[in-house]
Amino acid sequence: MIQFRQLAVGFLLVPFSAMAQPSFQKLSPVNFSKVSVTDNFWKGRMEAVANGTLDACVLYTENKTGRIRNFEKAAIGNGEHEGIYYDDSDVYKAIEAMAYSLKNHPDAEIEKKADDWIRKIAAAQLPDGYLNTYYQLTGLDKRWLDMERHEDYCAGHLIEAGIAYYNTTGKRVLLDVAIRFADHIDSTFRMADRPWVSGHQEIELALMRLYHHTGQRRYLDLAQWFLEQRGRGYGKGKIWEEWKDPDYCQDGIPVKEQKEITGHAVRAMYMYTGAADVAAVTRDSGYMNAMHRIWEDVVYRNMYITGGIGAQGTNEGFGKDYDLPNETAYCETCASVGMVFWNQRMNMLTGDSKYMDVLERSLYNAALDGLSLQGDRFFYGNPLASSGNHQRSEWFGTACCPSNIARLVASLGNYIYSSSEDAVWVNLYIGSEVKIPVKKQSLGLSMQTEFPWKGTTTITVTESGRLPVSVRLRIPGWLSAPVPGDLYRYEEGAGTSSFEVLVNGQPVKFAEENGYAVLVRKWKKGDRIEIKTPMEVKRVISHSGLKQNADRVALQYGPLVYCVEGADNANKAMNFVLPASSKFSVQYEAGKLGGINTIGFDANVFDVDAEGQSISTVHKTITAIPYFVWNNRGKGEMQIWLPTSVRQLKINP
Ligand code: FUB
Ligand code: ZN
Repeated sequence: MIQFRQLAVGFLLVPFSAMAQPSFQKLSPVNFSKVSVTDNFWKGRMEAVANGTLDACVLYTENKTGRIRNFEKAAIGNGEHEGIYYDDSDVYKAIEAMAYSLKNHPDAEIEKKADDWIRKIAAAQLPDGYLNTYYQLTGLDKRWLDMERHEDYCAGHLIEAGIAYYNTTGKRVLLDVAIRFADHIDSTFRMADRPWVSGHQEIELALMRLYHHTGQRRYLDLAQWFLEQRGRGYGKGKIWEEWKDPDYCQDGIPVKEQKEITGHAVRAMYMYTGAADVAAVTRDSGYMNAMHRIWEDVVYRNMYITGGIGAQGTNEGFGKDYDLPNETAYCETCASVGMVFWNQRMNMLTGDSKYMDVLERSLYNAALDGLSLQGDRFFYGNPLASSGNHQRSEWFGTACCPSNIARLVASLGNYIYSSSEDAVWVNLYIGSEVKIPVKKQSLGLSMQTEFPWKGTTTITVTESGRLPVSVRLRIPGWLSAPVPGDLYRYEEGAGTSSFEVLVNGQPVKFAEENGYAVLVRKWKKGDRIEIKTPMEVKRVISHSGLKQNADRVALQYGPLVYCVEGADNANKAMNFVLPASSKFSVQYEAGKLGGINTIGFDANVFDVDAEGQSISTVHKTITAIPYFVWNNRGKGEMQIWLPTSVRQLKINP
């Protein structure tokens, strides 16, 4: 049967199969809207977003800043622009987060708010499709001149929001606004042969979404065109003329020739995500080869143990290889969100679990750290140590992070499962229910787990067909090594933990492929797959090039990185030395920080008097907590990399 799909523009009916390109990607993600997340751990985070983060976004977008007023003024063509030139993007990202959240947490008030904003956005769009409140209120004669000024970045977020809101509500006002803007950009640049280098990539991945949504080749071509513009000396504006730093936005050389990660971390992550999306359709090995090289440079030489990236504040991005300071680590929340995006795409293209290992690490540590337990406070940068001067904020002048973490958490279901021609892939162990079409039948799964606190997961088959289907279970890389590559490794003697699978109570042997256990069967309703991913505290040490972590050890439990925070340890987190022989006790504490496993260990604690003079030593039990929950009890000391030698002690009186 030929499937027809309504095109967004012109309302033509065109067979979708005739328009879409054959895909190169091995796996397709199972969309979050098909996955119902039942997980104890993640439900709490998703509720925090639905109840805390979205309210913060509304308060700051509409009441405490002029973001919505800018659209109102642009609609009447009169008034002073308030805020920064990229602020429109925060409105779009908030609507996108609302759309994902509404799918799981219907909320009439939030939907009404989104509809109201969308009406104002639509009213502000110019007849030629252009939409940017900054230039509409400060002078349209200057539009499309400085390539750093985020006009296309804002358009990208508009497109993502338009698709998300349409998918959840079936309302297409915002999507149509986005399509008109995309068409304006296409005719102004690609069709007119006018060069344009995006100064903040984002539009590429958004156009690929639009391509998949509409089936219109034009958007794929435009996404590819944007990527191909880079590295050819076309850049104009602040980055190129004032800063003289095209590497900042990965424009030093053409994307396919790039070998090293450079510049701004969020720009890089969004760009490689877009390049992976293009490569998945065009089968362009040039992009794939470049991304393999860049990925290794990021993960093997430039990634924190938390999965955070972008060590430097000066460029909000990458610095020198192996230079990863802890207390001043920038690690922007948005960059970790970008790591999740890019690693998912790499996993889809290759079917290799190492990308999911990195995704899981960035998600559970560096990204989640950006969000307070209540969902109403945010970290922009996510340091790995603090002398007590870091604190999540209610909002930021540049407010990209709150809505970014909100849209990620609200769409978490996107990352759990994927499918291929004859297989269902389980990527993350997160309690959920799903039905996945495979081999023209449907496989229903119900996953139950206490991950990340316990390493046993049960998947029950809730629906099956007659044909055998392969279920591929990710074997977490952290069972044998903390991360891919040799930037971090478990201390000798830590051993590796085995991955075991039982089907209906019987241990099964399985083939392993690219880090997945492959189970092929004719599944029956009621079949139970038990997965054992033993979790224990492991001591992690760093590559010797990483000077900041010399004589230090980090504690890892499953994918979770732990830290010591003053709040659990008489307000001190830097006054002890972790003995080589430390024994760890793991305890689930339901009443602490939303319910967490704490790690206790004995250590020599050093005390100084108020003048910082006499030192005394006592043997005490130290409590460590998962990094992502620190700073939910006010400011205080914290560190991830624990000293194993007195040389590293830095005791604050
Ligand atoms: O420029 C838009 C966003 O603001 C970037 O992605 C963030 O790094 C922040 O600079
Ligand atoms: Zn950000």
